[in-house]
Amino acid sequence: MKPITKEVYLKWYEDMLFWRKFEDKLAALYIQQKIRGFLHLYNGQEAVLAGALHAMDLSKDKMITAYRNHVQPIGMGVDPRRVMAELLGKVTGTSKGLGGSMHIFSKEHGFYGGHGIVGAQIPVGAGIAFADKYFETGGVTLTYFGDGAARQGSLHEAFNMAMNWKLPVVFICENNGYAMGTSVERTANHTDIWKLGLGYEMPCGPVDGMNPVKVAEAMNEAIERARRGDGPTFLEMKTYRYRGHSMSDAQLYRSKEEVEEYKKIDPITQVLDIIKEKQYATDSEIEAIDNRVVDLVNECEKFAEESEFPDLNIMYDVVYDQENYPFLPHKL
Ligand SMILES: Cc1ncc(C[n+]2csc(CCOP(=O)(O)OP(=O)(O)O)c2C)c(N)n1
Ligand SMILES: [Mg+2]
Repeated sequence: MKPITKEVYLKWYEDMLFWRKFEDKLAALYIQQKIRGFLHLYNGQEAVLAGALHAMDLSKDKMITAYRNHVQPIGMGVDPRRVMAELLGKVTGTSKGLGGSMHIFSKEHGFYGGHGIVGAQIPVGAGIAFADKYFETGGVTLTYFGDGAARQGSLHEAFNMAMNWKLPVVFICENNGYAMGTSVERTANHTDIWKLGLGYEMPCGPVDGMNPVKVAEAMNEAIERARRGDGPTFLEMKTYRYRGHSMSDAQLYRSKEEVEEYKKIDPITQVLDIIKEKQYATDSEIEAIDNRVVDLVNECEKFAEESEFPDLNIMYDVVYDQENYPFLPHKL
């Protein structure tokens, strides 16, 4: 694995802080009704992404996830201003403003969405891995889903085929304790989701998803296994989300004390503590990072606000394949 140097810790701190503040800004814009529809935020789960990115080869590896999908593409190199513009429905967005919160996508950056149907992306991720194997690209696909999605039948079909064909895929369950409001304890008679891999003889195990070092180590092993042709791995990341399932969640299913308990092992704080302990940065250097993060979030907001909404006719351009189906009424 690439060593976890001072630079890595500083990057983790800046990236995770940016993702957190980016999501906080989205929450504020949602309350102002500048973002409509659903909005699912990633606060608390950042280490799962930071650790994975450290282990990935971004020149060929890919990622696919569910609807909690704003910051992953940013981590993979998509311009955050375009992600924010997408959320505001602007034409400068990653899907020209037509996808919105649950559908961030950038094939160019290896980010395959953004899926609103719970569990639907699991076989799609296996399919992307199939293409990589078929075309011998050497790429590995990280396929993310939640603890709620782990109870879907699509998981079992995808696990079986991925093992049978030894596909270069890593399945990652982000167990944040709850589906919409249903705790893991209430969805099955066992709480060790990683054990679902055992039925397929898939290498599997639990990981401390609040610690980017632990995530990077587990992901590195899984990615290496997939890259050398030994097939999939299933990792259960034990993590937590601080905010509600979506913006309209009264959170009656958990106590404020529980949320505060998890904040004691906050991934950003853990990384900052190491930076301070090992004297990787002075107080003023940390302050400079904090300021940079706030400036970039503000820049994203300004870009998104100042961008135009798409022309209404754009919807006909993207729904139909005009070249192959010219008879469809794509221009009314
Ligand atoms: C097939 C399907 N069933 C139900 C829903 C409604 N729904 C949206 S999110 C969700 C909970 C999923 O929870 P989890 O997989 O743990 O992901 P998290 O939101 O915690 O990240 C449900 C039931 C849906 N979108 N699709
Ligand atoms: Mg969940």
